[in-house]
Amino acid sequence: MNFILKSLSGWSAEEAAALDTLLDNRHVPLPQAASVSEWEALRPSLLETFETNVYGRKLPRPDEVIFTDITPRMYGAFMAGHAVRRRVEVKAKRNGLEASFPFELAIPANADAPVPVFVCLNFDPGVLNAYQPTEEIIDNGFATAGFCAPDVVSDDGDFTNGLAPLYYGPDDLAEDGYPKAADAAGKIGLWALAASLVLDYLETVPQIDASKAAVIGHSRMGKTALWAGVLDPRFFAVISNDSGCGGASISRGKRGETIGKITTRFPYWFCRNYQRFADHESEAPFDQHMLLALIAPRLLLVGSAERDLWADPEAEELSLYAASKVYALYRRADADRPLFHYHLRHGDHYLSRHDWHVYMDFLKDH
Ligand code: GTR
Repeated sequence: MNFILKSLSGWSAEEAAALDTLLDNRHVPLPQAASVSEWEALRPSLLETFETNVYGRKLPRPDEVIFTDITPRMYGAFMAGHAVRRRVEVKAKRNGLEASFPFELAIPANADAPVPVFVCLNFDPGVLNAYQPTEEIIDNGFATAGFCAPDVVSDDGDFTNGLAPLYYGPDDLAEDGYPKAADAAGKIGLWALAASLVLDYLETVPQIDASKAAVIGHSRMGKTALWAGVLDPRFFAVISNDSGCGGASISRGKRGETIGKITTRFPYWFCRNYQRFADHESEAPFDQHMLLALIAPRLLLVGSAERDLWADPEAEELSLYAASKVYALYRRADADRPLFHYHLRHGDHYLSRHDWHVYMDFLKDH
């Protein structure tokens, strides 16, 4: 059975007209740039808009970062000898404090040349988990490096654990436990920093081609992958799987989850300012297609699932369509190789093997 309903890197004139009508009806503000230089002049203020109003300020790098190979001896030959599995501890120091988190790598064992790599923002520890079919990824010639988000900092309103105290001391936290400053980074900002620290390490691994690193995440980690990709231009490709509200989906006219709903249940993923746009999407000086456009001209992949109405597949496609107007400014000589891709899969909210194969097939062409 073919699980992929749509797989595209462009829209027909008819589809584009229908999507333009939707953008108009929802009063989605489009970046006013007619050339790359005009767009690049706009870019810094747009980035600042997302820092101030959505995810919080980019966190400075720690003063010192130490990587230690902590691979248990039992890992030995992995995947019948096809891969090497490694566990690394990242120790970060700042303001006289330190915090650490582990991540795991799987690298093809016998590659002739350095391989591209996925930086996987995971919900579970280790290289074997439901959203990461590591054996297939290895067989397709990619390495993976993944951390478990709660190992970096807990997925809740507690800002006193993991990397958080390096950035927020007791005086920086309000009574509700969140950072006082309305533009201070929330959990997505802390996880995005961790993705960049993992990439620092990958740059030192001879078997890995870190110039071909794709950051990938599902759902809340898809939102994080987008933000990590925007903040760290070293990511060659950015992959959002079912990231929905506060991720790839346009907020104006969105079905399912809205800014009001997400900031009620998960305020701590974002900065406080984001709450101001609950039920006031139309007043926001941003919408999520602008976040996608900030990734241009790097590779951008957006995946949706048909029954994932909470994330709203239509709002995800519409957002990529709007961002594609910025990608179009960068049309290159090798324009036969598209810079972005959208797919819609049958089924529910999940990062499935089908999604992975769409992503891997696209990346293999670059
Ligand atoms: C949901 C949340 C979504 C999405 C999802 C997930 O409950 O409303 O925005 O992030 O969690 O991360 O699985």
